[in-house]
Amino acid sequence: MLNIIMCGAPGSGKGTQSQLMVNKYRLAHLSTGDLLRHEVATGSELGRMIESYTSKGNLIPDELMVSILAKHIDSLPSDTPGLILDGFPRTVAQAEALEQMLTQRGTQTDLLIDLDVAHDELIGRLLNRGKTSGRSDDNIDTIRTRLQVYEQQTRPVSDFYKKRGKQVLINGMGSVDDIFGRICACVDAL
Ligand code: B4P
Repeated sequence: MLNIIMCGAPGSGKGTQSQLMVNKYRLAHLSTGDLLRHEVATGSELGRMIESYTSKGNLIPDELMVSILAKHIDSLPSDTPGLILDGFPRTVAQAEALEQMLTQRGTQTDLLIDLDVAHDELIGRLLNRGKTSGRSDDNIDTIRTRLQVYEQQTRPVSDFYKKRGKQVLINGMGSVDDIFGRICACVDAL
């Protein structure tokens, strides 16, 4: 299996680039943001609980996030060639849980791609997306919180994989196609 984590600040293009990777490498796409938004859209009690965190720009608790993700990994067909983990793990505790989950399945993370984008560009992209997304978290106050949460809780995830020799920092500025070309060069070299 080829297992790749897409990491980066909110608005860094994880979702955009993950979709291109799925099309090219035929990997299963697991976007925790999409999974959570789907649950919120059902109007369930779990969805209301999730939205109480996401609408304020906070991460949902690790235990809950890990159990939601594990359920989805378990439901994948056994011949799945690999995974694109888009937005997961977002904390070191989630990274440790992920590695345990993958080890139990006889596999591991091959690479974490960390998309590096300037602060002002992140804010501009998210405000722009907010004009049409209808997302309760794409407003300036929530965006500021999300960027702080990213620095405090998610940046250490990139270091976790760097220490294991599995992290690559990619310049996430420029056109979507140029960034995708940089990513493919790293993936093809694996
Ligand atoms: P996510 O859905 O993962 O969203 P994101 O970080 O905001 O966006 P992403 O980086 O994917 O950016 P995109 O490609 O869309 O998370 C949402 C929330 O869910 C989190 O804040 C958290 O509360 C919760 N959550 C998710 N995972 C969790 C976890 N593991 N644990 C706990 N909580 C979790 O790009 C953004 C915009 O930029 C788009 O409009 C796009 O068109 C544009 N864009 C992309 N590339 C561009 C480029 N090169 N140039 C110009 N614009 C570009």
